[in-house]
Amino acid sequence: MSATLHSIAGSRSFRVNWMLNELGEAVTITPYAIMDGSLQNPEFKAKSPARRVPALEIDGRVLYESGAIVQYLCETRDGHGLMPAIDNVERADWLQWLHYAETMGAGIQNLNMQHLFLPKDWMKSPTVMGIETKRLAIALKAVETTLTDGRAHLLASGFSAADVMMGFTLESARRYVAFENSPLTAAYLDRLKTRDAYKAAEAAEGPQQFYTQDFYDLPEG
Ligand SMILES: N[C@@H](CCC(=O)N[C@@H](CS)C(=O)NCC(=O)O)C(=O)O
Repeated sequence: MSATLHSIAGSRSFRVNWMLNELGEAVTITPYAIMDGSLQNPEFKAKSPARRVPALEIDGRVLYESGAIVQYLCETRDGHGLMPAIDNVERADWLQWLHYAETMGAGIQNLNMQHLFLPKDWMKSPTVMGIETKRLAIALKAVETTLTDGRAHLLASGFSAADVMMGFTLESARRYVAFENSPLTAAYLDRLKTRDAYKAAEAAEGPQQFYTQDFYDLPEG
């Protein structure tokens, strides 16, 4: 039976969608929208206690944390090369990138709230926007630094699930932090987006629902 991915286009569910495509595993997408209340419907609440996406029905259970799902897929599927073995020197780096994606994801989520979802200007805080943008820029430096040795992906050995977790994150981060001073990161993201599995995941979920602008500047003042 194929997996069912409860998803909002352009959300963290993209990581899972992309990952399943890298594995060549069939998935049916059940779409939701970010602001229409669909995440509150009782059937979905029973699958995702925090009422968030992704939630993935797979192997007779439901999982609802993107990094855990990506790791679970690596650990339960064979022959993919997307996770270094437990005794491989790169395993700790791989795990760190998997979770670092959520260090950045939390900041992006705060910026999304400020820039996209708070309906009135008086609700927004330019101070929070400024601090979160700066913190995101600082967190991004780790990617640029890692790529300075000429590697094409986060692990020197090649593409892995760490790139899936971080690739989606970078595609969101670039809305708030310009990559013009991070040329290696910009080229890395472009490279990831040429992957067949990335393009297949994009086509399957349709246009992202979050951003109406390519880039969001900080408010003046
Ligand atoms: N750490 C969780 C975060 C999940 C999450 O916050 N998803 C967002 C979309 S990217 C969501 O469903 N937001 C809806 C809401 O907060 O109401 C993960 O990585 O799966």
